[in-house]
Amino acid sequence: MNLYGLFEQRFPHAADSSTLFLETAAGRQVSFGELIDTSGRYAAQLIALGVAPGDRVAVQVDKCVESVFLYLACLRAGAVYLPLNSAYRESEIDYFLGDAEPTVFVHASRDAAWIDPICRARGIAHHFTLDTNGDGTWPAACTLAPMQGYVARGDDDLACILYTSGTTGRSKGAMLTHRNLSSNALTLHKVWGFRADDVLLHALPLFHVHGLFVALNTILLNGGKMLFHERFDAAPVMRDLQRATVFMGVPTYYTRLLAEPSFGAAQCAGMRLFVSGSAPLLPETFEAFRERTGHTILERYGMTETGMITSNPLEGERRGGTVGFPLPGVDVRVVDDQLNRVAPNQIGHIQLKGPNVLPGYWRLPEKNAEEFTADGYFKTGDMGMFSEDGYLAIVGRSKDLVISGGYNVYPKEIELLLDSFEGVEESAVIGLPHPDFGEAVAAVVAAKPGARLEESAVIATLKGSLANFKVPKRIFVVKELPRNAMGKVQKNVLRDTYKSTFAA
Ligand code: MLC
Ligand code: AMP
Repeated sequence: MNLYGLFEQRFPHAADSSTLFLETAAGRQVSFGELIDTSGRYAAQLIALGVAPGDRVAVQVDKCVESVFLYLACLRAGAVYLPLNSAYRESEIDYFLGDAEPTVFVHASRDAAWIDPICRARGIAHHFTLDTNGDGTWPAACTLAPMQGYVARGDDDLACILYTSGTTGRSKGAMLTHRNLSSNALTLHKVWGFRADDVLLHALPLFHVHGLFVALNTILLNGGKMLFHERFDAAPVMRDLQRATVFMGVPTYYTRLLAEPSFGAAQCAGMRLFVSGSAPLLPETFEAFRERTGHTILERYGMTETGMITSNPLEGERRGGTVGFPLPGVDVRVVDDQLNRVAPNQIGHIQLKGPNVLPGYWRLPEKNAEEFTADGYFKTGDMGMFSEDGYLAIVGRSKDLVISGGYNVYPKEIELLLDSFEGVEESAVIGLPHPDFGEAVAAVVAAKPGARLEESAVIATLKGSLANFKVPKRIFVVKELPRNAMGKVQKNVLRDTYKSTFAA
């Protein structure tokens, strides 16, 4: 069924529509009545604009209450919701709009000067603005009576497309169905033991899996309630943890909390669950958090294409350095290059099957063939091993990927751009240990003979065309890149040479 229909079944009864859904850090209170009414008005407007089931609605806005309404409105109208990181710049947005061909695009008003020409060139029929204070041409346009209910959708119909970068440098749209999202949300809701009196402190961005599907979908299934922060900021998070029971974050959130001398058990007295994911949680963070607060972080593992795959248990041992057990209904295997399952404690490729796995990539049939095995398992690109007693540990990646503060950066995309710069012979982009972001992006650039490359100038140029989190924090200019006997650039040598660059 339509995912919204599933949420609606869990909303407080119509007579209780004044029940609180969320409260913002600034104290704004939003009831279920407002959620149902405003998402209904937004859905009516989408349909009036001609958005038909399956049409894409692209959204690049800062996190705000209205962006939650817009997500639900897309589900209600049967549209495909396409959230975009608010850090994406001109060339990135141009690519996404050209590839996804949305009927409607909603963006922040501050970006209108560069977005309007792209929309004209791409023939986007309708584009509107929406800002964090809830103003914009989108809310102003939604004057129709609210839609009642929702458009019927089947389990295999698309609900969302989320772009994920690739090892070739080109982003792919992961198509996610109503079944993918509902099955994963129902599973997480159950295995993490959500209770009627839970209060989720939500500080994650809303344009990626973690904030949107793991955090928001599970609390929607729970019938509220959320303390809704527009971004992660340690001080207000520490304040509101005292009124919350569940918190979800990337490892950087936990290291930033631990960096606050006043953070400790007192703020966490009412908490029942801390969840971490999207990037490896260092054993020292896991231990330091337990020592400081008395709480054991529950680490889980997931991907854009699959939602959540494994989780440490709610009851029983949460083992640091592992991502726990396969979720119910998800078949996870660790295999060698010939697809034979390997024994416990042996490293192999992590692959999975389940109702959570995407049906394929948007308009890229050849990628579907590459990313799935002949027997239908999705290849994660992560390397791991099971312990004797079934805990999965992620030990590396077969894909060339850097995860910085929970955001994925594919080196190829940046290398292609750097290689196009005048004076650059070739480049290698790597991830280096970073005390705040876990890994930080750095580039090693070989200059053409006689060329002079300035680090600050290269960074400034990159900032013009890439989201800030992808821009290397350091650029090292060298005469030539180290190569092995096969002529392949030795990134491991570079990672070793520069490993202390960001040491605390
Ligand atoms: C911001 N910057 C980053 C960055 N975030 N650089 C590298 N990596 C990041 N993650 C840039 C800023 O633009 C700025 O650049 C500079 O770094 C300092 O910014 P800041 O003020 O310290 O950053 P802040 O706004 O506090 O953001 C940091 C953060 C944020 C960790 C709070 O990145 C964040 O919320 N990350 C969560 C990502 C997430 O939700 N991932 C889930 C993906 S889903 P300059 O140049 O202006 O100084 C997924 C699947 C799964 O992976 O399993 O969940
Ligand atoms: P994304 O493509 O943004 O969805 O990122 C998915 C990738 O994040 C996975 O393939 C893993 O490499 C990584 N990831 C997610 N959760 C964890 C975790 N708990 N530990 C280590 N890596 C993780």
